[in-house]
Parts: sequence; structure tokens; C-alpha cells
Amino acid sequence: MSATAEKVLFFESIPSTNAKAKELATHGEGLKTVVVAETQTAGRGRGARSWHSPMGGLYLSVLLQPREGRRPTDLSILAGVAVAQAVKDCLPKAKEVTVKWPNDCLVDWKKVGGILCETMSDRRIPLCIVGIGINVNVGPTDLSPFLANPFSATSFSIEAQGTHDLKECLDVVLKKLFTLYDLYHLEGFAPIRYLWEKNCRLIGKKVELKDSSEPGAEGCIGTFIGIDDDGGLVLSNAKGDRTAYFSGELTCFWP
Ligand code: BT5
Repeated sequence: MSATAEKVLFFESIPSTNAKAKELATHGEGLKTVVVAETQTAGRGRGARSWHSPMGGLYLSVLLQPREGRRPTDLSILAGVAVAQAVKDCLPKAKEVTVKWPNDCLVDWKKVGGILCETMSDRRIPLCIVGIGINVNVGPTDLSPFLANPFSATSFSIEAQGTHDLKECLDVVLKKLFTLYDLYHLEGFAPIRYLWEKNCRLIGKKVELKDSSEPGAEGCIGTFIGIDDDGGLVLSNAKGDRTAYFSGELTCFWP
């Protein structure tokens, strides 16, 4: 195994690297193909949400496969760890870089990156399109629509003044991602789960999980225990009963 991409394809402006990677996979592109764009005109978030993708950000999608019999969510959790490790390497040590379930990367509790894992289930082992967006050289004006989010938005250039080399950032992200991918295929999900929990600062805290498709609905409040063997968020209620959740939005927290 080699912890590198099979092929990296660069584009200037496309609607979405995930859509492009899916199209390429349909036409025969295989595992470890990476699609990178300088800007996206229709960057996708989870559900009906979008990912704002101005020039200066890093936008990429990678074709990966879960282990046989395992869920694609493994790869979403794995990518979260890779992004957190890469962001840590690129920013000053004093910044606190953490993961937020299911797939965000936070710097000092503000969102610097997001992951969207989509699946092509038309084969025996599903092919996953792991999309990663990171705000690198993105200014505050571009992020202003998201500053009021429960976890606000930030970028490398906001957190550490100056311009960052996007190619270097891409190389770091890919190195972390493929190293973890090889570890996962050799040793399973357990080491990935361990690394994810090590990079999460919400464990042991009281959190609220809301159904993002029903903004007005009441959420589940509980203590964040960790993630289970399938990457589900485990909450403990006031009675100490534990439940695993596989979708939703952590909308508030009490550190
Ligand atoms: C995500 O969704 O965070 C997944 C984002 C994945 C983007 C990558 S870019 C490369 C690849 N190609 C794609 O088309 N997508 C992937 P979610 O957890 O649903 O968060 C989306 C929400 O984050 C939005 O509704 C906004 O509130 C907020 N948001 C949008 N753009 C943002 C940005 N650039 N920085 C911070 N927050 C943002």
C-alpha cells in the first residue's frame, strides 16, 4: 500500500468537486482519484445545504472505499481526523483544533472545514466520494453569512495572518488522509475511532442534537459519551441511558 493519491485532477471552476468525482467514477475513474477545484459554483453541504466556495479555499473530493462489510460513515469520520491533523499542522500550535460530530473541523470552536461523504452503492463494496472543504485564504467578508451559526466560521488567514500556500495545504491533507486510510484498511475502524475521540473536545459535555430538517423541533439533550463502533454519536440522558444517533446537528453546547 502507498499513502498517496492515484491521480490528482485540477479544475479552475466547477459546480462541485463531489459531483465531478461522481461523474468521473461513473466513467471508470478508480480508487484514490482526487478532484480539486479552485472555486465551486454549487458547493454542497449535507442535505439541502450548500458550501460557500470562494477562491482561496481548498475544495477536493477523493474516491475511497470502506472495508468490506463496513459503513461509508467510517470514511467520513476518518476524513474528519485527517482534516483536523492537517489543520493542526498548518496553524500555530496555540490554536485548538478539534472535530465536531459528524464531520466538521473547528478552530477555537469556529468551523474551518466541513466534510461531505456521498456514496455510490451500485457496486458490491460501495464507492464513496469524500468531499472536503477548508477555508484557507478566505476573508471575513466571505464568511460573514455564517458568523451567527452556533459554531461560527473561520479560516487560516483569519486565525494566522498571511497567505497560506494552497498546494502545500493540499499535500498535507492528502498525506494525512491516505495514511489514515491505509491504517483503517490494515487495522479496522478502532484506531480511527480512538483518534477521532482524542481530537474531540465535546466528550463529557452536555450537548443538544437537533434534526436539521425540522428547525423548530425540540432536540435531544444529553451528555456526549463518544462515538460508537459505527461512528454514531452516543448520548447519555439524565437517567444514564445511552442512545446512538446517526444524523442530526449539534446545535448548542455548554463547555
Ligand atoms: C458541510 O456540510 O460542512 C460539508 C461541506 C463539504 C464541502 C466540500 S467542498 C468539496 C466537496 N464538494 C462539494 O460540493 N462539497 C464538498 P454541513 O455540515 O451541512 O454544513 C453546511 C453549513 O455550513 C451551511 O449551511 C452554512 O451554514 C455553513 N457554511 C457554508 N459554507 C461555509 C464555509 N465556507 N465556512 C463555514 N461555514 C460554511
